[in-house]
Amino acid sequence: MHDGTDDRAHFSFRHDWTVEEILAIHDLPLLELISRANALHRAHQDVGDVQKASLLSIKTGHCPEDCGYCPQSSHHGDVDIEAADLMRVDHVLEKAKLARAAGADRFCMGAAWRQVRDGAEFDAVLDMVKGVRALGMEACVTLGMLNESQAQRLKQAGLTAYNHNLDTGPDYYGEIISTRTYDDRLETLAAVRGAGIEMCCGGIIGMGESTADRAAMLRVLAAFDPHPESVPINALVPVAGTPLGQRERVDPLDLVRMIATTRILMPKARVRLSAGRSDLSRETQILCMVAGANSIFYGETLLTTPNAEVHADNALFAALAGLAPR
Ligand code: SAM
Ligand code: DTB
Ligand code: SF4
Repeated sequence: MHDGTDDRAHFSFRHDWTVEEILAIHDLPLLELISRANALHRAHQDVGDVQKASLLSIKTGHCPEDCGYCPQSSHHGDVDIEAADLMRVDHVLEKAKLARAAGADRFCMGAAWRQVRDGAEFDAVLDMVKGVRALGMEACVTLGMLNESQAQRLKQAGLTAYNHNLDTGPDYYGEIISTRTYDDRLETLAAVRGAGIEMCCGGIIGMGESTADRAAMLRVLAAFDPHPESVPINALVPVAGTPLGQRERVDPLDLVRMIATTRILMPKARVRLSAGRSDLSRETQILCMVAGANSIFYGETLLTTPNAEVHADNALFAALAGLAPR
């Protein structure tokens, strides 16, 4: 195991990367970058294990935060989404059962809250977590900011992981969000870790940030010891009516570079090819997997925007499988 005696493992599990070192990896000739990422992936993980996670928005819209990418913020008046109060526990568990039957083994629930508040709604979320775990699935929630006692209650309910993204590097963060700080994010992450819950933390590319901002975000992620267990890499889904609604979609090879760099810095993490998959070809997605991605969100919608189609994902997984003997 990784006791520090294996040079490669020692190299792989650093927490003190500099932005310059990360940029040097990110900017390598593409095939060299992908090869290095793939070698680390193979050395530390089963490359055949690509997790399907299912996402559900359990409370949608009217969020007081002003995240520039997000269709659920109440600051962006012209976005066309259907807001909804917290779903009933039994409805959520019905969705989880359907997701399990479709082949997902992780169920992620997102609420458009600035922060968790103690009370009936949080109690209902705890029941959702217990119910999902009772179905034999991993449970992940993303509910905004959280304090230590709330994190402990989630842990007691059986929560597998808490998703709370850094979104971008510290220097660019203020261009995207003004209603909470990077330090607020880090405090919630500390509460999650303190309660012994796995950390699901990543970000978004394609918001106008520089490559150095991307590297700076990875620097913060890789500085966690241990590394986050799960790192979602989202490509911005530009939504009309949000401040970033007119942005061009990122070059898919930028996504490949970001995933490969993430994999090299954090060889043991589950790197999730997250939002922005719907306009990637099957082959580009496979390239992302060769570069180290080992999870996708599976199902018709992400939280509010369309995801890759289920029949396309079934074709993707069919292509990944071995061929039957002839
Ligand atoms: N309100 C909670 C929070 O912000 O922590 C949880 C829900 S929030 C929608 C979860 C994550 O989705 C965000 O941190 C962001 O990284 C991602 N996200 C939201 N809108 C997106 C978009 N248009 N494109 C890509 N990722 C997006
Ligand atoms: C994450 O990093 N990506 C997911 C999940 N965590 C919660 C959410 C993507 C949301 C994309 C925009 C939407 O559908 O509203
Ligand atoms: Fe609210 Fe989360 Fe959207 Fe920000 S990303 S506006 S906190 S739902």
